[in-house]
Amino acid sequence: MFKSIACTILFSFLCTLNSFADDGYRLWLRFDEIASEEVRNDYRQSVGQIFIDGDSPILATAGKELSDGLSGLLGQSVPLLDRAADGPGIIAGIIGQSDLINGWVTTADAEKIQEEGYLLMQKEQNGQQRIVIAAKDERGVLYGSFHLLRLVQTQSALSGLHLIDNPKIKMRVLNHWDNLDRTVERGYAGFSIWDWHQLPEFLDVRYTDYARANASIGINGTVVTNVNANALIFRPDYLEKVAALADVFRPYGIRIYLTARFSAPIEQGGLETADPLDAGVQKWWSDKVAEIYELIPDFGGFLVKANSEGQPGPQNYNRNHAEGANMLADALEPYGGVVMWRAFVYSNEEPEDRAKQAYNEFVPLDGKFRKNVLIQVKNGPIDFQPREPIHPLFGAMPQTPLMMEFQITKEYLGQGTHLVGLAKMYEEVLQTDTYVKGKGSTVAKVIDGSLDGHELSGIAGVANIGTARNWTGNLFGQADWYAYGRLAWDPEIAAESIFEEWTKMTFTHDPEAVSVINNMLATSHETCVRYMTPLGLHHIMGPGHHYGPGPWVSRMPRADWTSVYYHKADEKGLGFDRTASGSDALSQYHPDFQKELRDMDKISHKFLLWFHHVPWDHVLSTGNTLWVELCREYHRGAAAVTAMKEQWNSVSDHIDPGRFRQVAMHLDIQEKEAKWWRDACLRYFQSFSKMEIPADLEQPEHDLEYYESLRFPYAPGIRPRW
Ligand code: BDP
Repeated sequence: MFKSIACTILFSFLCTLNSFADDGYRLWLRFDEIASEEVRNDYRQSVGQIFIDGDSPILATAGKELSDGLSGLLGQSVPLLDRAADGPGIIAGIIGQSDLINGWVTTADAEKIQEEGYLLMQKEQNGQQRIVIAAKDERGVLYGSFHLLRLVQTQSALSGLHLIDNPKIKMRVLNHWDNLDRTVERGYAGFSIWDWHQLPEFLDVRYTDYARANASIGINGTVVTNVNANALIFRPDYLEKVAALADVFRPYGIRIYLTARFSAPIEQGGLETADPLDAGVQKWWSDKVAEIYELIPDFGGFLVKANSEGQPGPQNYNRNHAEGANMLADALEPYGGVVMWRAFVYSNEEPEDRAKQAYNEFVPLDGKFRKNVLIQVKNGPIDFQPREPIHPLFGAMPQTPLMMEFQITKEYLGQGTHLVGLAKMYEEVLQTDTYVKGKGSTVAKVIDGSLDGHELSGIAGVANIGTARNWTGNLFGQADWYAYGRLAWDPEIAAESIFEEWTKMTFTHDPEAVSVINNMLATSHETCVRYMTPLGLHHIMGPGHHYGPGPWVSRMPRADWTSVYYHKADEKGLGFDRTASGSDALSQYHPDFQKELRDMDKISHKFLLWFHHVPWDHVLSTGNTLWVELCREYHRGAAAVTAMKEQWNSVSDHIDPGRFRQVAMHLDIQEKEAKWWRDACLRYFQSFSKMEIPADLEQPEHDLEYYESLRFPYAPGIRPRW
């Protein structure tokens, strides 16, 4: 009797705990028992035991992940065996090193598997049923294991399974804009997860969970420091801290990289110059690199922001970007390290359209970089705006491997509160045709190296991760981290299928709820563009913190930090003429690309005001004048957020209360802010168009003065410098 009361109390305590427990910490790595017993039984037949043939930290990770994950999903222990037992189960190992695996894999299949790739198959041989994970290296086994877990988690069929999956891009890295004081530039999820003060001794469990999450989506590198770099990271005690993180990441196949402040030889080395052609400077970097590799033998290399927004660089010494990058590349080369040199440069002195400057500086340097240098290019020519055309550098530097830089943190897309499924935007960029080698020369093919035959290839995502319990602040930010990893592995995966995986792994398997959530993710980027920067508008956000609307911003330390520089609203019309009659930024693209954008009556409305200054009364293909279309777009965007709230409410029965509320509260903020963007921008542009907002649309609540008067001195993500 007493026992049963105690059990009841314990059970209800656990239930209570459970209803509080779902705070999103587990990300998509949720391995709760599959509800249907039939389905569980089915999987028990095929993946009920595991044997990993081989012994290494990464293989051990693969085994542990499989065993833990499957045990959770199947509701019973899925043991990790020390030899292949009779009976069905998983066997995994490295081709060429494991006789067992060799015996299961055909030569034809083995030949198709590349570095980090894997074969995942279900096969019957000599009366034995196996799920085989075979790779050429241990990371391949790890990625294959996570793939198998994903299949079970999404309840996909395993019978007849036979797939070979190779990563299309070699370096798949996160960029943390994390400062050593734990603030995160453009971070909206709390503070930096790197607790530098307590490292190297104190190893937060988050470091391991972070590595697991990244490994599960194929991310194999991380730059742990901000691009606006601090040379202190090169001090020996800090390097020991970096080494401690590297040790945690290594069993998950993740390499560590650092940002290199170009003036570090002065600040940390006490030299008088950081001139890349100076022998003393070269020696300082070589010695520093040797010291790093001593501590971290698999160190990845440096990411560098130079001569951009006040950062030091080779131009301080009248050297060019290639001379700067090559000096660091030479120091790293003996150890196999790389330099990721950013092309995000624009100059204050330069009167040229900011959208053109990186191209002008970098194209002449094509062919002048060392083999271990990659140029890291933001997706668009300005700066991670809600929507930008592709950066003209893609396809314009055939002799140099170009890395993609996407922003996962939503600096310009609603920051910590808006639900915006970024995979759609990534997909749009990756699938854009540059035409440089004929039709089909997509950005994806430029960056995966296949268009120009590059050995090195890379992609970077500016992380949205912080100390928030759910990692990303906004729960749906997890979807962006997830999607980034999946697209980094294979830029050809359709955004919609990524959404579906993520939703099933993160929230629910209920088909209707899955389709509602997928639809929210799939349409929300367009929605955000509509209520912030429709029709190709860009860079009209609040100053410094970049929070909220600020189309009126006209006084900043530099003209190209203002909004008026970009929208060019006047009595006649709106938009930046980047055709031949204007800045001619259009000429930096391939002629076939230009053809699609040259004519304001033929260009897709997505980019209309990016490339054209359009009269307010110009009639667009929709039959509306520019002014009316602008009003309607802003209203469509805000209305779509209200609709998204209803969609979310409709799935409430399928989501645990904790996570449901988190999202619902953020959607309330998003709805309020979407209206704010709409009304503030329309009021402002109306002061030029002098036209009425169509009467059937809700009129702005306040006058322009009110919107302009709003101030947010403590908006997150800002740096003291701004
Ligand atoms: C801008 C950010 C700024 C970054 C810069 C960069 O506002 O904080 O330092 O990009 O990418 O988007 O270097």
